[in-house]
Amino acid sequence: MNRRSFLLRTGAAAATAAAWPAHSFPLSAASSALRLTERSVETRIPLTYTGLSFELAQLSEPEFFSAASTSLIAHCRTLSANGVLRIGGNSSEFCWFQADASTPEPKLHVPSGDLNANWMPHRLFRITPQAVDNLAGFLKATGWRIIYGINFGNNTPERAATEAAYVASKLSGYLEYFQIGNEPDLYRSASNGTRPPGWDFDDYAREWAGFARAILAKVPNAKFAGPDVAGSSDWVTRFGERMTVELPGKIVAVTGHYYASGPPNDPRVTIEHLLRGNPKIADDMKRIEAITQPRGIVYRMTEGNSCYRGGKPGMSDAFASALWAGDYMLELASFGCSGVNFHGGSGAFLSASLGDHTPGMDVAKKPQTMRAGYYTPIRVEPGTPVKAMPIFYGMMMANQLTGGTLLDASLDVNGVNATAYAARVGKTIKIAIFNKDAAQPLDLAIQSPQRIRSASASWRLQASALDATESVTLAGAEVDPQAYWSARTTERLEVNGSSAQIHVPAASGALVLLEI
Ligand code: BDP
Repeated sequence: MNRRSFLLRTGAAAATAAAWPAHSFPLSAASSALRLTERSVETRIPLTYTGLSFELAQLSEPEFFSAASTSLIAHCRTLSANGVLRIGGNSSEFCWFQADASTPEPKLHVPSGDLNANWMPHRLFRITPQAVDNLAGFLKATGWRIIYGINFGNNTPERAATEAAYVASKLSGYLEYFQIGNEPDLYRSASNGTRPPGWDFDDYAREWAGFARAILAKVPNAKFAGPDVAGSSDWVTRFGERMTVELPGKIVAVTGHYYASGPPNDPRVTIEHLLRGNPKIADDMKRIEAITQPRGIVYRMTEGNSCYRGGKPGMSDAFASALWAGDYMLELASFGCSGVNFHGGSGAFLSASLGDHTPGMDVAKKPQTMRAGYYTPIRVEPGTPVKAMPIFYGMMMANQLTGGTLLDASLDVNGVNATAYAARVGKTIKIAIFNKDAAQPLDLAIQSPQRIRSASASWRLQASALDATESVTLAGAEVDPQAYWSARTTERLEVNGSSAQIHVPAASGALVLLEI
């Protein structure tokens, strides 16, 4: 079912039985235990960890990312003070940069065969210099950085270099790196059709290096990441190994995508399945880390979400996605990932990115105004107010641990479907707990590596049900229409020496702050 689940997940905090020091709380039979210890290798979660991903085609509406987009800007700032915007997606392969009035429109590539079986856009999107200028204003106002994806599927090295040169000149202070192409490991499949069936990694690497060299000829200090694959961790490691040799000093990251499930019209795609986790993520991340570490580069999950092909209404736009996203972000962090970008944006561009298919709409239980993009963290539909969606709250919670140094979090879950992660930020240990179990509460004894000195508090991540699409709260507060949020209910925890006790109801999360 998971055509792209190359990085699949597992309960990060593995269920292990721990030996508890005498001063910890006595555990009742139903209790679970979380033991925090120092990691042997220091792992920091970068401040730039939290990110959003949008279709590059959004730039065909130059006002979308501009200083005038005040509500979207406010939501980005509430999500993270140091976020990263990634633009790319299927639509990037159909975008063209009109450097000036004399730039001709490229020929539209229409794959042969049944167009209905093709899931790529069937039209071109024009990006003007104005859109890039406006994007600079947007980035300045948000304080965010950008990963800029250039068309590789249907483009020439010359056009790519012209676009990159303009982008570099206008966005230099904000640019993390360029990517070239979106999910090239799918190009040869019938649903994509950007390249012929026999086309493989070696063809890709050769063509990709040609584009990168053309860009470097115009932008000598350009930095790159890739391969931005849909599902092949093999392409990730091969890209990292090969391109760091071919283009020394120019590759700063390797990248890929992860959709936890899909498509929305597959009846096996359910909240229960989503929250069960996926045991493959650890293996893939370890394999990737083995090639990034020695080369001094990082891994970033540049696109993904709960369900590919536009998300599933009633799951991707519901509270379950908040618990999934917070857990998923921190699980990846625990494996040394440098950041995660959740895909979203306006439904019109997301359905265009899928060849105007709308499988989510077809399975919606209630009438939907959106055509696609049920997974978007920020709803940005014309004519409706910008809104923080349930998944946004899970991301906000995970974002609290950014800038921190990870601790090992060993969780004895006692049969409850739960995970926990911890990071030290200054003198505070921040612990994120996700009880993804629909029925069982979690009674947790937390064992800190140091004595807990003062004020221990917790914020709740809550909603009325896993499939609730409204009234999600973090610390008792919703993100208001102006994107303002501040903690309303902070609970004191029972503390004893280096232990603290917390009850986490079924289907809820908690962020515990321990002052040490
Ligand atoms: C990815 C594409 C993106 C799509 C998304 C989806 O990069 O453009 O919108 O999947 O399937 O493959 O929802």
